[in-house]
Amino acid sequence: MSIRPILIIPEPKLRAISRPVEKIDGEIRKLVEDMFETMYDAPGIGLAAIQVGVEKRVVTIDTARDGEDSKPIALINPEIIAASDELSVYSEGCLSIPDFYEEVERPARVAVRFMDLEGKVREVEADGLLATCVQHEIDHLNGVLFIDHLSRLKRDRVIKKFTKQAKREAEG
Ligand code: GNR
Ligand code: NI
Repeated sequence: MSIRPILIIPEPKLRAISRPVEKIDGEIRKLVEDMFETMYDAPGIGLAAIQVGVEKRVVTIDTARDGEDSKPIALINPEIIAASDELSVYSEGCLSIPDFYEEVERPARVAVRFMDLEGKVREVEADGLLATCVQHEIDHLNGVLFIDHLSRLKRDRVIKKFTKQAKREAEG
């Protein structure tokens, strides 16, 4: 297993639309193992493959809180098949936008269809933090970041700050 570097905005790859996984082989299993290790190390409650530069529709999630038993979930080709009219607001963060948090409103409950690592198609209903996290991760697979749900003013401010920081780092 290895920890892979996490891409930070304004990295253009984060805007890519990830491709469906056609076959669950050793490469996908290794990717999922590395994603869990990278996610726990960060630490984060979710990770999309594109955040480590891999344009595949693969997501890892573990929303267990400190002290709770871990409940790792790997989702291959996840899709939202139903969403509640009721919305809920969470303060979101993203490992690709370090140290920035803002409230985002999304459907409170979603039904998700995905393939597990055995290739079995599953459906789960999610609410609470899991519902928010699944939607945040599926957004990543479509090149969407949580700042895209904020006002243009807030989004542009964040992008500008990280663009300046990247320039400073490139110049040394
Ligand atoms: O670690 C994470 N925490 C989080 C908190 C609220 C809503 C979404 C998230 S996902 C984030 C990790 C991440 O960037 N996943 O893509
Ligand atoms: Ni994220």
